[in-house]
Amino acid sequence: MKHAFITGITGQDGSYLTEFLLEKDYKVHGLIRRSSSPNTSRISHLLDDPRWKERLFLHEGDLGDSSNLLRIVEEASPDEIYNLAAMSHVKVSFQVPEYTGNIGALGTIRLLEIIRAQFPKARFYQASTSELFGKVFETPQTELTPFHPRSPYGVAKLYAYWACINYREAYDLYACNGILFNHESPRRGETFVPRKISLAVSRIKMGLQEELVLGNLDAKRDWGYARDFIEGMWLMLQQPKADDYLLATGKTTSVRRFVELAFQYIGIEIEWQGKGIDEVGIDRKSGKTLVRVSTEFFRPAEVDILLGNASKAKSMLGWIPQTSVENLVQIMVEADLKKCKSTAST
Ligand code: NAP
Ligand code: F7E
Repeated sequence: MKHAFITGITGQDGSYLTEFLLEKDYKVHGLIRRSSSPNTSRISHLLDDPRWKERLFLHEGDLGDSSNLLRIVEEASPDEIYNLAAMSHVKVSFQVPEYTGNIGALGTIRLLEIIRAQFPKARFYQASTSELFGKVFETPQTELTPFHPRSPYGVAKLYAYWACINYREAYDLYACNGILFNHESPRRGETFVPRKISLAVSRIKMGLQEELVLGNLDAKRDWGYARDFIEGMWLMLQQPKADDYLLATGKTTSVRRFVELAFQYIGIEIEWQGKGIDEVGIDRKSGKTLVRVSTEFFRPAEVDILLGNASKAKSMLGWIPQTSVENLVQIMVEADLKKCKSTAST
């Protein structure tokens, strides 16, 4: 039986990866932060499932604390380590740049040092990101496109990206970067734009909210479904040789279009009027304003467009994403509508 250690097990990706690995007969150890209120909502269904009692273990710790990490990795004795923990919100990283670097950049080195010294045979996955491309040099982006990060988050992830490659080259570790483009799900944090939209549209439908207020409507992202991306992470650690791979859908969509698709799902057609921060999205039938723009959600530096070419992952790993952005919108709005209905009835 293989043992996996996951940092960020309580996050969106950590929760799906845990499900995936348990189904594949792994013993899964997860790093969990001490919190004054419960932070296990995304994995509580797994913790409560008697099937996984002997195969799922949580260890209290923090990616900022080396001695504690060493003890936990020794306890887990992992064959595979998935480093998913990070302060992952790009806008927030401008407010907490030092912390973002401590966890995203130095946290990665802390783990790599433990692997180098104690577990050189363990395979390491680093959660790298399309934010590395930032102010893009070319579109679509590939593994060979130069980087130009645009936020403290992106800068921290750039350090971690090169740390991973450096430890592979210097110490022959099996360490891979997964350069993942935006991937979403009903488990996505509520302040990332796709989830913010799906939740607001559901709440507006239920009469629980009047308007959706957003930032840059023109930003474009290559949005995929988180469940599709998890298998790609795992496949990267099952190859004869460590390498870096980009995972993306190959289609880019604007925030504006995502909003239209989400409202369309509840039968509302959005008509855009005005320009810049005065732009509004109106319900074509009722004339009611449902979407507004606020500078509160703008970033000091923006990533305008991301679009990935995942040909290498397709040919080397056999990885092909299954979910279109239209299906993704449907999955997310349906889940949030269900959630809003059950909250309303309790
Ligand atoms: P997420 O939902 O924000 O989860 C982040 C996880 O990191 C949470 O479990 C969080 O714990 C944990 N964490 C944060 N700071 C920590 C610390 N100091 N010590 C230990 N754990 C800490 O992120 P995600 O969407 O699942 O993404 C997973 C990883 O992939 C992240 O590194 C992210 O930057 C990267 N990534 C994500 C995407 C995407 O589109 N989702 C794309 C590319 C790369 P709490 O639950 O206690 O907060
Ligand atoms: O923003 C624009 C915003 O916060 C997407 C993280 O998982 O993916 C994620 O980072 C775009 C940006 O994701 C709002 O300006 C407009 O252009 O959903 P987001 P992100 O910044 O792309 C990458 C790959 C990661 O690695 C990160 O960890 O949408 N936008 N209006 C808005 N964004 C937010 N959050 N809120 C708005 O109201």
